[in-house]
Amino acid sequence: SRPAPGAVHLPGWLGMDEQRRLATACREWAAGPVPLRHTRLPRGGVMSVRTVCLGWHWQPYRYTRTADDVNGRRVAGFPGWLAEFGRRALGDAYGESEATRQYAPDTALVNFYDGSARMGMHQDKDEKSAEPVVSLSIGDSCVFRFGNTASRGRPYTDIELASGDLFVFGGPSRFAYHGVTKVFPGTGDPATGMASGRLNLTLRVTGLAD
Ligand code: MD3
Ligand code: FE
Repeated sequence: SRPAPGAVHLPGWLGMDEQRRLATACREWAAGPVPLRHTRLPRGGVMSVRTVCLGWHWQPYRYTRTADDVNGRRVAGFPGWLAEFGRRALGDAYGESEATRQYAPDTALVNFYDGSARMGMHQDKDEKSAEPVVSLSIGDSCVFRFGNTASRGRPYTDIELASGDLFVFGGPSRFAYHGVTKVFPGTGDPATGMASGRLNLTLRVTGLAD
């Protein structure tokens, strides 16, 4: 479906084998060099979601190569196969074009949600690029709240995201407010490799050059 201009939701886009491959890769990335952790916010808050980054390390509210807010180590590289995945996702969501073939994500944020994790309404604007964001979900279903570009409040649309779903946010949707209001524990198929909880990968273009 196309919930808004530039936003495309393709339910069940990932096959079971791809979900397993991604879940396995995420488990390895979660071990380090910069381990999965609850991100600390500059004003003292701590996110309920746990995150590990590839390519660039997101620390609110910038991207760096080293995780100065965790252990000072350089983040793991962004693998070429994941960039290829992103191009295929964009091509399937928007239709193949020169633009989708040239899509070159250079960072991924991998988020793990347990049954009580949430993500408050926010915009993703630390990237110095307006290129689309590709989102992939594995494991438990959640309620994804997709809002507007003006404020975190209404109007917004609540959309259920399930294991295997692809969501692409580009064009006028790229800087919309969004969040995750609820996770439904026990809704994921353990065959994905996620025994419990929800995994979300977002592929992005930072617009940064080394
Ligand atoms: C809409 N993650 O990591 S994915 C995030 O499910 C984030 O973990 C959520 O929001 C999650 O920043 C939502 C869907 C998503 C991701 C990026 C977007 C929606 C977006 C960027 C712009 C607009
Ligand atoms: Fe976001």
